[in-house]
This record gives sequence, C-alpha cells and structure tokens, in this order.
Amino acid sequence: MPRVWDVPVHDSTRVRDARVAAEHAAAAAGLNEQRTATAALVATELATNLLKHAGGGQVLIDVVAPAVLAAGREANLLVQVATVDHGPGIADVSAALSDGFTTSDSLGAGLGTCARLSDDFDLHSVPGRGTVVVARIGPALGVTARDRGPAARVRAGGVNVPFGGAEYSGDAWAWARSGDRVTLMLADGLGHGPEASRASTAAVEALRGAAHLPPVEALRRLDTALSGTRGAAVAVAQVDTGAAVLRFAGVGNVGARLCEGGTWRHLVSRPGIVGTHRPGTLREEETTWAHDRVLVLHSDGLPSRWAPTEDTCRTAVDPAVMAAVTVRDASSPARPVRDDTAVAVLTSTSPDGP
Ligand SMILES: [Mn+2]
Repeated sequence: MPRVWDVPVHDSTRVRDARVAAEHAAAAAGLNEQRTATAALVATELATNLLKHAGGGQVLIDVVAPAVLAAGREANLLVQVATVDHGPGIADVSAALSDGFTTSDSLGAGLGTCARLSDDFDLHSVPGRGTVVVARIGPALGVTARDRGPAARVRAGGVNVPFGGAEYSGDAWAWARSGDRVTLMLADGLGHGPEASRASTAAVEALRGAAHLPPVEALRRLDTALSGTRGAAVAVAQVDTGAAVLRFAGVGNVGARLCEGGTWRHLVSRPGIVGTHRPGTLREEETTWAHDRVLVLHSDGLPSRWAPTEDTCRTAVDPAVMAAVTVRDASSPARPVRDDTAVAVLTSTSPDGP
C-alpha cells in the first residue's frame, strides 16, 4: 500500500519532517540520489516558506503518476510536494518565481530554483486567502513524455489527505491511458486506516489492466478485484479523446462534478460497494468532452455541502493545485474532517501549457 504524508508545519522542527517525508517518497518512487536530493530541497524550501510567509501550513507528499500520460508505456512515478496555507498570499507571483528573488532573511533556494528543478511546478495564490503550491519531481528532468496526440492534451492530478495525519489513506486516485482513452478513478475504501487502504489500492492496481474498457466494464473488473477486501466506493471517468466524449460510471459515495461552459453539475453514481455489494445494473453517463471541461472526483471526506466555485473551473492551473485549493476551501475549523479526503481533477492542458 502506498504511503501518503501530511506534515503540519507550524514550527521549524517540522521542516525536517517534510524533508524526511520527501526522501521516503523518493525511495518509493525509485528516484536516484540526485533527484532524491532535489525532492528534499523542494520540500525543505516550500515548508520553510510556510513558516516565513504564512505563519505555518500543511505539506502533503505523495507518489503520483505524471500529469500527462505517455502512450504505450508504464508511467514514471514522481514525488508530489504540495503546500497549503491560509497566509496573506503572494502579491507578485512572477517576481516571487524569478531567480534570485529572496526575502529578507532567506538562505533558501527560492521558488524560482524549485520551479526550475521540478518537472511540474504551479501555484495558486489569492491575497487574504492563502497559497497552494504543487511541485512534482520525477526520475530525470525532461523524461516526462510530451507526445502530441489528443490524449496528451488531457491532464490529471490530485491530492490525498489521510485522516488524522495517518500513514495510509483509505482513499486512492489513479489514472491510466490506453490509446486515445484516459481514465481517471477515485476509490474510497470503506472506513479508514490500512484495511480501507488495501481495498482502494486493489482498485488502483486493477485499473491498470482495465484502462481500455468503458467505465461500466472497468467497474465490473474492479468488483472482482476487490472481492476479499472491505470494498470501496469507486467512480470512473473516461475521456475518449478521439470521439471527444466523456463517459462516467460510479458505485457508492464518490462525488463527481463536471464543469461545462462555466456551469457545474453532478454526475450520478449508483448506490452500492464495489467488491461486496455491486448493484445489479450499472449506468454509464455519456457527454461531450471539450477543452474547457473540468471534472472533479472526490471522496466524502469533503463536506457534502461543498460547492465548487467559478474559480475552480479553470484549465490554466495544474489539476493538483485545483484539487488542493478545493480541499482547503471546503474544510474549516467549524467543519472538521472526519475521514480521509482525496480529490482528483481532470482537465485539458492549457493552449500555452505543457
Ligand atoms: Mn473513506
């Protein structure tokens, strides 16, 4: 079962914890010494920034697939370092990203260096609301494939926040590509802790062999793969980039929202539990996919009253950034989270993007 790390950084001793977590994640991703050092540096710098500029925040570290999947080969794994804060925000983002930009007492590498050393780097900052930064560090800069087929214009990313800072999350998200089809899945293993993680991990593993199937068929495969586990709520969304079609099917309580032309709507799942109580009939919803669409899948760790904003319906920002912004804006001290929380976002690459 893959580990996830949620490191609250409210004093300088936790900066080291963020660095150590990045090193563990780098080992899990199979990174070499140099790229492990890069992941550690980025985690250290971003964690230090939380203390210096935002009065503290949260560092989420995870091992993920690339935001854009190459055709016909196993995806590299990357270390994803995401930071979330409720600080004052960055007044001038491009200045903060420029090389040599340091704040008064900084001995750190700076955001510009982090961006240059990372495979992907993006941030979202709103004055008064806070900043979200996402960096991904893979095996070697530049190996992430950039083939130009239509499927390479779809990208996905997400965050996974374990309940109570646990080592494992019962939620998991993954995505896979088969030719022109890209399939995003989010699984919420029943309950939380290692047994829930075992169920959602089984779903992730089964997805790899099911990426060529339509969502309903993939869910049937997953149902078989999850027998013997506690079971999971699972949603599967597939973009057929050749046909410009989105197909969706879900079983159990995984939220799915689609933004079309600036308007959000729900995609509806069937009641049930994949692996233990599969509904007799599965319905597949089909709709047009276009470059401006944004799809969000989320576990019920997100409060049900969560409503996406217009600001969330954006394709210009890294999907993992939008996922982290969603988690931040949906939770509050008044509504504490009582379960693992995963959010995954599927969008198109921006025209001038990667
Ligand atoms: Mn759960």
